[in-house]
Amino acid sequence: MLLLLTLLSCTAKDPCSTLNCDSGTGGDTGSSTGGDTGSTTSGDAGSTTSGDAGSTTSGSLDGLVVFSSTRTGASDIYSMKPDGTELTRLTTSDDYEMDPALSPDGSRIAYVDHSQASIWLMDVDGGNQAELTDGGGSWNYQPAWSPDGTQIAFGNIATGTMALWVVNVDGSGLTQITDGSTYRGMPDWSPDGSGLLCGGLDYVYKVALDSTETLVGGTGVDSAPRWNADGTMIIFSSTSTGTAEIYSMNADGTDITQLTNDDGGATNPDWSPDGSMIIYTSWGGKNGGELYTAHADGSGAVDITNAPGDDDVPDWR
Ligand SMILES: [Ca+2]
Repeated sequence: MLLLLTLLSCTAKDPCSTLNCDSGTGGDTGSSTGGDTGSTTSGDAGSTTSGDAGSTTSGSLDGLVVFSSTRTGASDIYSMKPDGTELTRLTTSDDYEMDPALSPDGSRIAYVDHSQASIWLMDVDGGNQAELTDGGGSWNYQPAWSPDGTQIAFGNIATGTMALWVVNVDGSGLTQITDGSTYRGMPDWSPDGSGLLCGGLDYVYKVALDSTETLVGGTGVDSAPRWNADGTMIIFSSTSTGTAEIYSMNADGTDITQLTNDDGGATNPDWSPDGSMIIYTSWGGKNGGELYTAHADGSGAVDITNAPGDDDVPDWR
């Protein structure tokens, strides 16, 4: 049963990463954490963690990253600074915890307890873990906070196809947003609160309460879209070239730009709080999924996890 759930979750979460889960033989993605690490951990990424001596683009490594990792076996939630320091394990059970999302004020984390198939909340230090939605046989995944921190959107595959639901953070007001006739998953709430980005099996969509707008897609799998802080740009992964890579585009779907060129595939991107940096999962190395930070144009990529098992689904606030 657990294997079935795992496969379903992986497929629902990101079909392209499912493909790459099995590859494991890709080449080195080229970046390293070498170089001068004598600087302090705040401020300019180029002078702190990047081993690419030639990179001069600046970027901010402020904020906190939460992610899931299978480095100890079962998937657990971890937090760390965006330079890879101050790694903290937040969940320790034998259940599979995954899909962490930091609240807008950074005080709480919404996540999935895979064994319960439900959405949970905990404090950012791992305290006060409590179930928010009752899985009840219908599987809930991929929580995303509303910008005011009062609601959480998530994917639910009760009908067999991922649909978007919304619930208040006190557990009230459970509402289905999309009807489940077409895949709508991996939500991300717009900074102005007006709608939800979601990845489909084939397109990136923007979902309002009564309409859906297709932004990009048609070739390969387009998934895991995230707005930047001011809502002007969207980052997402796509297999349009055959391999999953990270792309950015304007919020209206124009000016699509490929940011990564990762032989093993790159998925599940997010922006730094100020939009100057990105984070994503790379599947091309020898350590399973690895989290990389890079400048917003994709340059200066740095592996910040360097741990066995799959480090995945980063959320950066
Ligand atoms: Ca790893």
